[in-house]
Amino acid sequence: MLRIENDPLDICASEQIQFMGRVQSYGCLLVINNSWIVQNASENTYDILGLKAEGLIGMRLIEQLSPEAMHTLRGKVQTLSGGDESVRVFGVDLFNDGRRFDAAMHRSGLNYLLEFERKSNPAQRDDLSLVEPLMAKVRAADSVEEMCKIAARGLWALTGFSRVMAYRFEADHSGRVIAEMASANMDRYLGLAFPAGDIPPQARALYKRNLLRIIPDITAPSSPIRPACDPQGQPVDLSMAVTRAVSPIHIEYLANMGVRASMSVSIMRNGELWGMMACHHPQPLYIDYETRSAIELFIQLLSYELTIHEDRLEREHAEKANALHDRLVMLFEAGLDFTTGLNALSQEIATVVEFDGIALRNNDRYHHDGLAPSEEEFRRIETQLSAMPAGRLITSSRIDSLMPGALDPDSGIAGLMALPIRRHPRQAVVLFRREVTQNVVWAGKPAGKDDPEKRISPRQSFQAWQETVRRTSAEWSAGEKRAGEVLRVTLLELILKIASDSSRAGR
Ligand code: BLA
Repeated sequence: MLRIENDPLDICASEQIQFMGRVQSYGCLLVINNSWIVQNASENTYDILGLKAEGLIGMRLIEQLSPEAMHTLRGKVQTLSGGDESVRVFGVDLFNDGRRFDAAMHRSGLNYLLEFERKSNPAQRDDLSLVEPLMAKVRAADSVEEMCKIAARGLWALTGFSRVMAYRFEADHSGRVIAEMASANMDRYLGLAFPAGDIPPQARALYKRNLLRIIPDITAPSSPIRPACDPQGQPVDLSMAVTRAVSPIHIEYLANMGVRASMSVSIMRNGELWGMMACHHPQPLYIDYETRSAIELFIQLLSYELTIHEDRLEREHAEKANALHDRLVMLFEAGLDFTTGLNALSQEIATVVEFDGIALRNNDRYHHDGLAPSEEEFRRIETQLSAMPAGRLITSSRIDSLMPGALDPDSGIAGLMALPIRRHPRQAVVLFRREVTQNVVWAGKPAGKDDPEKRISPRQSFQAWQETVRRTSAEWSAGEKRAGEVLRVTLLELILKIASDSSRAGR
């Protein structure tokens, strides 16, 4: 066991997984230049293509492949315009001898990376035709969980993986299994949380660009690329490669989980990693590249439907916040003010933000409704708020950490959304949330939790481990923060109006 002084997560993050110079055994890789001369080859070309890697390096590929195959590959490569684009050819007869291969090709700097896999079951079934009926079911579902459950069941049936999970990221990059389909003999992970460190940032960055990855057998030896660097002296960049060998740290993780084969597909929303479908199998399991491509397309369509669904929910929430603006303007015109109308105001705000109490000071008098701090506690909160930026919303689900000492330990209040509405004197409407004792059930005790000996190796056990989190409220959602911002601007507007009305009246 390696003990280290630094934060283990930094060490994980510094592993350059795209430059490890090896491919997995299920495929081989060639680096060719513009003239189709082989610059580098993975050592396993013989296993896949029947051609020794040493014999290939320096050769023009045209001398090895059938003219028809060359024509097909060249035609495809010519369509590449750069970026992270790649092209695929399925079932190509490379040597005109009846053996079929699937190929993936993409550009990397001045070179092209070509990868080949043996086609195991040519034309066995039309996987693409399975995508449309699955999508029809996804579209008919009316919650994120249900959509993901349909996707998990679909992948389970299509691939034979014995556990398929939909894993969703939280804002802190930890994640939770929100849907699962598993065979009878498998452990279940539904509802469990996994710490952010399980998928370090460089892996997450890669998974935004390259959407599907498979490890058919974690015990199969990987194969080095020879020579390790390209003619420009750079190590071969495998970021976009399909057959890239996997970080040994992650292999250990899967072994600890009792997983022999793994596949995961990124679920994207607006260019960000929203989550992933994660598939496990206790025995080796290879999924043909053509099937993987159909799965990748399916998950892209799923991502699109999830995005539409969540965008719609957010739009509806935003519309409610706008409607609240209009109602508040009317109420204030009808004579509502912050102090006499606090209860009415509180009911209005509750249509867009959930909270348990509201408080503010007006003309040096403390007003509150529902679960709210004592006047003295509120003064301490105000003091701390006055040291924070005045022009924007301040939210926290742990007042204790944001404003140490502001609340008495047994106040029962843990969350706050402060809407600063006046600078001189400082004034804010503050919403409060009660403390909820959260039981976060992690899949195994995350490294670093009560653990003085930080380890960089993946944890040994994935048995559910319950952490009780205290002094914390429910999180303020992104939609609630946006609604809070609309509300802050509305209140600001109303205050200015009241001020100008009263100065006019006083003239
Ligand atoms: C990669 N970690 C991954 C991947 C997943 C997970 C899905 C992508 C590779 C794959 O498809 O198998 C994690 N798998 C999960 C999670 C679930 C799951 C959360 O099924 C939940 C359902 N891992 C550690 C530690 C480190 C680490 C401590 O536990 C770092 C020291 C690293 N994980 C790590 C690395 C990769 C990874 C480096 C990238 C592997 C690669 O693509 O080379």
